[in-house]
Amino acid sequence: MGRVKRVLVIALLVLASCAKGASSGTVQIDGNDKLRFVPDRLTLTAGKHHFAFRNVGQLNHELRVVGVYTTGTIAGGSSGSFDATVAKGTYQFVCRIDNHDRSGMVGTIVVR
Ligand SMILES: [Cu+2]
Repeated sequence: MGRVKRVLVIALLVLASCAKGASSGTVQIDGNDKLRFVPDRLTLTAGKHHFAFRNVGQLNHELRVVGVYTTGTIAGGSSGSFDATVAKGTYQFVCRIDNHDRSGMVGTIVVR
């Protein structure tokens, strides 16, 4: 997928997330200074979800669902969230701040 197309897809996803509609629920994911997500594996139904990220550590972290959206940098003790509509498939989520993903700060979302 080209860069322009990818940006368009993300823009559409974010637009979709602003539209009113029933949410499929909140997906709560914590990130900690052991560079782990809790939980690190989730199964969701396709549709709109509210992704709520809580940084329970002191370092900066993010919740980035690859190809979907990111909370951006979330300081220790803070939270961030976004709404996104996800289609069936398997998605990685990572924290790329200071390459935390390379130390294992990764997870998997399976959308059915
Ligand atoms: Cu991190």
